[in-house]
Amino acid sequence: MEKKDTKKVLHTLVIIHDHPRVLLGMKKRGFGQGRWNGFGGKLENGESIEEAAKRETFEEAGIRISDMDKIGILDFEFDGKEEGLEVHLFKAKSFYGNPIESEEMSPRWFFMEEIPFAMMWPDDRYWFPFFIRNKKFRAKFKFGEGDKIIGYDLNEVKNL
Ligand code: 8WW
Repeated sequence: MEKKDTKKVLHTLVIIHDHPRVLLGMKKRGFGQGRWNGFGGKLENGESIEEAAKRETFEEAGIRISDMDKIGILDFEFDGKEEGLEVHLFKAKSFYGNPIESEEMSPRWFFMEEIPFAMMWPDDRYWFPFFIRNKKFRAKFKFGEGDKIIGYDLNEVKNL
């Protein structure tokens, strides 16, 4: 049987890196609720990917990004679901403001060696080493029942 091509909905994800700590938010509602993650979401009409990434980070954590780099593109498929996600991941090292809680997220700084992988999406522990070491990557993860990873592919790339 032919594998059906799943539509991918573009999303952004931003992780603030202020060495030796990263800023994550506990998602308070919606998709990914109860997990620590970066800040992000869907694009609004007319927005570029970078604009959306910065807007979401300000809305969800009160942080203004001055400069960021795209570090990864993540493709997510969910078994039995029509739609997947294409998530553009950014690392922001230059920003201003202090994190504030929003309706969406409860932000907190984590030391690198204390990243709460057990309370994050299960794919994150695969690509976080690339993120930390500034290695650009492309990844694809397929999820089955209970958000279990049933297949993946992860490669370092020169350009995104
Ligand atoms: N780290 N999905 C993008 C998003 C999507 C929907 C609403 C933000 C995952 C991570 N993030 C996401 S979704 C992030 C707001 C994941 C599957 N594994 N890992």
